[in-house]
Amino acid sequence: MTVKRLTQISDISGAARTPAYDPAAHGCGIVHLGLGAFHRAHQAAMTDAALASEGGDWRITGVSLRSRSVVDALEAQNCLYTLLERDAQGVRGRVIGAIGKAIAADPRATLDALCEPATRIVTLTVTEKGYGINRETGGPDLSTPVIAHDLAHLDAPSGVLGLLAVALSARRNAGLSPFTVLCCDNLPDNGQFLKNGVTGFARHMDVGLADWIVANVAFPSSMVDRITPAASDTTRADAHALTGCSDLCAIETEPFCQWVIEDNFPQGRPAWEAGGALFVDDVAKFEHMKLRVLNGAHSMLAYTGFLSGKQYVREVMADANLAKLVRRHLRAAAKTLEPLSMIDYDIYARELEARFSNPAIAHETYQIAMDGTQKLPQRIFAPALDAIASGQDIRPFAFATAMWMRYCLGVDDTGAPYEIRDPYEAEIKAALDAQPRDGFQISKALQMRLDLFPTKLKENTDWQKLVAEILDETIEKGV
Ligand code: CS2
Repeated sequence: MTVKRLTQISDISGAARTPAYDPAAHGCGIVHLGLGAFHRAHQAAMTDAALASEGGDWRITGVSLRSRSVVDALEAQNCLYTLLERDAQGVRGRVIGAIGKAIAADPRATLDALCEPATRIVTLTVTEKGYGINRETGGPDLSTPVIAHDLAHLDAPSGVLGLLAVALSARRNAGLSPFTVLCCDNLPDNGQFLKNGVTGFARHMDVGLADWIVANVAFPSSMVDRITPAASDTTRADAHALTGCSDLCAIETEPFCQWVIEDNFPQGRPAWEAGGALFVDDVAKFEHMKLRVLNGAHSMLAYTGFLSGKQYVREVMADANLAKLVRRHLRAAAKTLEPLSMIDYDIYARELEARFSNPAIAHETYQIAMDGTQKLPQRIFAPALDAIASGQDIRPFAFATAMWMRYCLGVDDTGAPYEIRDPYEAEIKAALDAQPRDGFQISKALQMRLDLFPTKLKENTDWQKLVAEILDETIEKGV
């Protein structure tokens, strides 16, 4: 028997919750760049709750900058998809109706969507490396191929900075209000980060445009949190059981969901509070907490776990020794934070242990290990510097760094090779090409080749010694 594909809410026959509003009655007001699983589990789910609560023309035009397949699959389902939430108690399903339209890697169609008078917000989840912003200068990284391409082809930009700057220019020329730009990636001060990148790009086009963006476009910061593994056959089978339909776009996530947003939306916004979003004046402390504690521990456990043969985060947490290391890291990272009146960091750390241990979530250590050069500065090095400044024990951060360096060798304890998967993979390989043998040489080679390490860490002899010792020990005895 062929199973009907999910295309309409009236097709749904299982236990899944359906949108408590008529999706077709709401126009699109948001363009989202980066239509991956995380967006669909997080901002789209929050927007779904906002539409159900307050309505408004706030559905999303989702743009996939690279892959066509997700767009084809969504289009075949009228952009409806099932979101599964899993924990030890079981799995619950909810069909999301917040996405109104999907566009794949098409500069013209993307610019048209960005220039629609109805577009009031642009949200982004393109990963740390997806912006093409130079972390040192804050401006566009001219050595990134997409930036160079877009500066030479302003009629058909395909990267984030080019698309935003060109669309803002067109809106300005047409006398339309600008949209608000809301970065939802795990980067510190992500609103200002993106603002610098876009205005830097615009400055190459027209200085007047750059000044206009600085004066008129809001770039609120936000902290996002929801652990979302890649979808699998099990995801699709469970979505089928809960909807009675075949759903090739189903995704799964944990019950926890957090979004802390700087409340700066001159053109209005959806009532995301309805989905649990918290609006604040300053996101910085929440960002530090999330990046250092959750993401920092994630990176540490990903390298350590992957190298010691643990495929999933939950297996790391089930190993008493590794779980102890995770607890040590969570607590050390929390100690580097300034107090936040709303949050008890001990409780936050305990909740994270439980979230990482969620037996129903199959989150691959190898997935988190990806793009280490883009993640370590804010996750590990920033808290390490604060730990040094306050005389706190730096070993947990040195350990995480050594584990990443060990991972950069590209072979696990059994000698099995793997792809490093990092935008600086070529530089990492070149640094290690001379086959440095001991921890000190490996660490030195990586620090010299990659523009990644803060000077204060490079100059700190205790730090250097610890990193090298930990590396030596793990190379000698196995991770
Ligand atoms: C993870 C994050 O892949 C990674 O680097 O640390 O994607 C993490 O799962 C999310 O930030 C959780 O909100």
